[in-house]
Amino acid sequence: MEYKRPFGVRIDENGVIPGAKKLVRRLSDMRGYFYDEKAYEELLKEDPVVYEVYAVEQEEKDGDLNFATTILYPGKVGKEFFFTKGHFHAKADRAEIYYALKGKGGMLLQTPEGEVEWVPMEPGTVVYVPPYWAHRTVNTGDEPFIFLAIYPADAGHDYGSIKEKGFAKLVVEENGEVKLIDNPRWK
Ligand code: S6P
Ligand code: ZN
Repeated sequence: MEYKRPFGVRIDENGVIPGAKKLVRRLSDMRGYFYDEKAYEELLKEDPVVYEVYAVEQEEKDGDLNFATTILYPGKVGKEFFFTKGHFHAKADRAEIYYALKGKGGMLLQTPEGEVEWVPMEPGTVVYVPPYWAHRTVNTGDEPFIFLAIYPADAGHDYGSIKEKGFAKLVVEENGEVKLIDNPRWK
């Protein structure tokens, strides 16, 4: 038996995992995701980075684990806070754990039937993402929101249905407060 070797890595104060695979999502990578299309086109002139992911991934094998940090930058499109695309797992019954490291935000979760939950997150918060729930993180603060995710190596990502339908709720700022409102485009 050829054993894999154990290792430890230190996540730096900016959420970077040294040696990890880096992925950058700019606003231009998120066309169609935000509700306010006019505000989207306006902000697109700057095309800010919305989030970065540093992932340490194994072969897609049953029993193994991946982990990744996400640095979700502060910002809004219209009144909607910056968020990650959000996904179901390709193997939909695969669960996940998030651990918040820095900043302020929360997670929107949704069943295939469109039932939504909101879990606020601050440094130290652990979120359990049960099997079958789509998940998206939202930065509701004014500094980078940084968290670690740990997920089965064979979970995969299914972005299609969220890209098409979105979440049934939008996370917005109204009168200086964080609010969840119905997504008028949700069917
Ligand atoms: C992977 C895990 C996270 C996200 C990351 C970006 O299962 O949930 O590492 O990939 O937060 O979000 P998204 O929705 O663009 O993959
Ligand atoms: Zn996931």
